[in-house]
Amino acid sequence: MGRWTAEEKRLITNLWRKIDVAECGADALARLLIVYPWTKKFFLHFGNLSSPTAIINNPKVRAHGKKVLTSLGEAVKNLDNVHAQFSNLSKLHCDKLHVDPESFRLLGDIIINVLAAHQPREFSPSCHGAFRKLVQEVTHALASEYH
Ligand code: HNI
Repeated sequence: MGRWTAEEKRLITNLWRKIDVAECGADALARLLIVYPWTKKFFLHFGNLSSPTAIINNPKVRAHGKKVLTSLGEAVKNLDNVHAQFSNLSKLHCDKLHVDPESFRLLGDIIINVLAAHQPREFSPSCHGAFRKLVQEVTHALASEYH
């Protein structure tokens, strides 16, 4: 996918420094499960997902949300090497979890909305564009091992 400009890299790394990965990750995964309830089928082993409140307060949802956003943070550190970094995760989501790649786009959009909500002053249109490109790169990499 596209190469990064110095400005895009600066915008992404500057914003990422201000992101509370645990808080934003928990928020993003909870939103996915609340807004797109069919995604709960992948997380039935997480316990009580019976209501938005239960989802938001579910410790396994919070912990997993942090894990998901932490992996995005790894992409931030390796912007020129996102594909290689996500190939194992792609195999996991495809071969073991059978997650529909369309759901990656749903979670990607949610992540952008959560980052914007948590850092509204930092999320300029150019910052939004840079993160849109990053999320597209990550979701493309996650879908890359699908067959
Ligand atoms: Ni996803 C596990 C990252 C989208 C369902 N997922 C992971 C792990 C990471 C991760 C990291 C942990 C792997 C490990 O433990 O080795 N997932 C991501 C990222 C995205 C994503 C970066 C998209 C931006 N995952 C999704 C989506 C779904 C999903 C959209 C389902 C709708 N992921 C899972 C499930 C697991 C998982 C299920 C295993 C959870 C568990 O621990 O049982």
